[in-house]
Amino acid sequence: MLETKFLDFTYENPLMNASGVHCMTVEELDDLSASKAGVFITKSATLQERAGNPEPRYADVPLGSINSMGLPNHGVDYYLDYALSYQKNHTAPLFFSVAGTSVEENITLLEKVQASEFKGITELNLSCPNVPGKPQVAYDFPLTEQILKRVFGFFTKPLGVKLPPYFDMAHFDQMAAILNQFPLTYVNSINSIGNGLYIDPTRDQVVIRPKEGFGGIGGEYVKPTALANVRAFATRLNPEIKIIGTGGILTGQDAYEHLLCGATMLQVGTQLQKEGPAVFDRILKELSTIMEQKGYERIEDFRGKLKTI
Ligand code: IRO
Repeated sequence: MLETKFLDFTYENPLMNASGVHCMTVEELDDLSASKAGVFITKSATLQERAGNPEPRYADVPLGSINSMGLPNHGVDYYLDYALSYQKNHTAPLFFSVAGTSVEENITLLEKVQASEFKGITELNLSCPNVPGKPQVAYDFPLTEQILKRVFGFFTKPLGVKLPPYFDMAHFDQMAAILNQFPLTYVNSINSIGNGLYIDPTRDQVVIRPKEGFGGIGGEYVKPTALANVRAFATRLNPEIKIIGTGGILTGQDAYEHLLCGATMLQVGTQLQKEGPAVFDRILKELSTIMEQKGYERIEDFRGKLKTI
């Protein structure tokens, strides 16, 4: 009942990890492959391996998480090797995330993917909030448009973009108008809400070391913002551009709400970090129960059908 068509492939269900969570190493990626998730995505890769920011750089907090990982990853070749060997034994197209720390690095990363045998779907992360001195690209609208123009000058494989959250109706309009110019496969909303601050009340102290405690917020805190972004883009983008809903998915009800807003695939970040890959099985069971109670047989019966007053 949860089958989800995305591009030309039908996944068993819409659930995935959010890039960054449980996908840094081959071992973690294999865990996801063995889990009930419909498919999974690799950690955002840079050209060279990166150590990332000093620890502690991630903290579970009562209603979610705060992180300033700083793009630690094993480098694009490590993940490309994994993806190429994965696709030899699996038919489901894998998702592959890249996040250069400059325009040129993004272009080089995508040239590498383009030149490779990779047959899956590439996600260009334009929203990392945690590399000191590097603003989130997709808050700069002319730069985003410029990058996508260059990318689509040579990149012919399926491509999506990971966006930061927007908070203003004018920004939804402006970003959608930019994205609609390009043959994107999808947009993924949202990345963590950048540069929040969590204080440990017993110590009067921040909980992560980088950037004096500032970091991206995920989990329950972000669901209303995530739903707003999914809905805003679902109602503004060309229907060929699908939406991946990410942010605040802890339960089947959260997954259901993202689908109601128009998401096609769903990514779980903070709750995967807290609960491990068993989270997928639980959320899928909860989502199926909700659908049975409401009399829906397929996700298509309610996707995007949010009612207004
Ligand atoms: O700090 C990170 O590695 C990180 C990335 I690239 C991102 O896109 N989102 C996030 O919350 N952390």
